[in-house]
Amino acid sequence: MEAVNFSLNFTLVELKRVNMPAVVANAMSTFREGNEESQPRNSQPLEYSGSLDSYSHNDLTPAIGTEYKGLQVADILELEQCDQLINDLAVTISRRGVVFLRDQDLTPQQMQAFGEKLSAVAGCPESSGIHVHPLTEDGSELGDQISVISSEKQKKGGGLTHQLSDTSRFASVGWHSDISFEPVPSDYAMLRIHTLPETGGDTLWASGYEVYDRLSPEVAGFLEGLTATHDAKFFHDEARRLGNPLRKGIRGSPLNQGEELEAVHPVIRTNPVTGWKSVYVNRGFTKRINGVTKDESDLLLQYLFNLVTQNHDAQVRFKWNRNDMAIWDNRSTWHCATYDYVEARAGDRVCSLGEAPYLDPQSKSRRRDLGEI
Ligand SMILES: O=C(O)CCC(=O)C(=O)O
Ligand SMILES: [Fe+2]
Repeated sequence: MEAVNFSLNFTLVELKRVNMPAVVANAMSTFREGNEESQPRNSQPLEYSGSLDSYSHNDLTPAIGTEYKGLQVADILELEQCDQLINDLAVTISRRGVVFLRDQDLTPQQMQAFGEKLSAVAGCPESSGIHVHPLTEDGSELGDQISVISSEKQKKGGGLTHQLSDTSRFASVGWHSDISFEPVPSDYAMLRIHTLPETGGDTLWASGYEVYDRLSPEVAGFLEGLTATHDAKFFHDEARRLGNPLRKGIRGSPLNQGEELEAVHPVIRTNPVTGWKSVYVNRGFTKRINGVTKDESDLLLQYLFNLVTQNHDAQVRFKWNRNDMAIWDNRSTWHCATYDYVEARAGDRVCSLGEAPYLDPQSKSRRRDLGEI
C-alpha cells in the first residue's frame, strides 16, 4: 500500500498562460490542476463597487444566501450601468454562494442572455458558454441551452435521486454541485420556478467556503494536494430509460464533449471571483479521491459529505414563491432539492460554464479573508 503523503510537498501541475505578461505567468505556474485552454480571464478577485446597495436586501444566514427584493433582472439588462450592476451581482453571488431574486418577470431567453453576460463579466474563459446538458433532447422546446426542471420528469426516474433505482432514500442523497463531471464545469446556474405546489419543494444550498473552514489546517493542507474523479456514467442508463440519445457533441466548451462524462478536479479549488478556497467534491458525482486507497477515499469522501449535510449552519433553505429566481455559484456551493410534494413543480434553468477548476495555494480561506479567524 502506498503511504499517504501528509506533507505539503505535492507535485505541482504547471499551468502555462498563453499571451500573459511574464509576471502573471509566473504567479500562475504555482496553480494546481486547471487547463491552459480554460482559464479565468481575471488574475485578481473582482471588486464590489456598491451599485447594488440601494436595492432592499438581507443576508438569510451568516454563512450563505442573500435575498433581494425589487430587483428585476430584465430591467438591469436594459440599464446603462448594466455591466457594473452585473459585476456587483457576480461578486455578491460568489461571496454569498447564492442570491434569491423574488418575483422575476423575464422570459427564458432573457434568462439565457443574462446567464451569458453574468459569466462573461465574472471572467469566464473565452471558450466557455452556456452548458448543454447531456440529457437535453434534440430540438427541445426552449432550445439546447435552457433546461426544464420538472417534477414530471423526476417521476420518470430523472435527476440525481434516481427514484426508480435501488438507491438511498435519505433526502441528503441529492446534494450536488451542477455538472462537476464535465472537465469545464459550471460557474453560475440560475433557476426560476414558475409552477409550484402549495407547500414543499424547498431547495437547500450549502457553502463550500464554510465547509473548507471546518477543516483543521493539517487536513486542509493534506486535501489541497489531492484530486478527485467525478463521474456521471449513470446518465447513460437514464438516457436509455428516457429514450433520448446522450448529447456527445460540444456541451458549452470544446473540452466538454464525448460520452465519457468523467473529469478529474482538485479536491480544494479557488474561486477566481472571490479568491477564496472551497471544498469541491459532491455526493452526486464525486466517486473517488485519487492517489489513496479505495478505503481511504471512501472514508475521506464520507467525512466531507457529512460536513455538508450535518452542518445546518453552513446551509440555507429557500422557500419558493411563484417566479422567484435563485442564482448560485457552483464552484463554491452545493444544493439539494426536496421531493416532499405530489403536485406539479417546474421551472427554467440556465447553467453557464466557468474555468477548468484549479487551486491557487496562495488563495485564502473565506473566514480568514473576512478577519473572522
Ligand atoms: O429543483 C430544484 O430545486 C433544484 C434542481 C437542481 O438541482 C438544479 O436546478 O440544478
Ligand atoms: Fe442542480
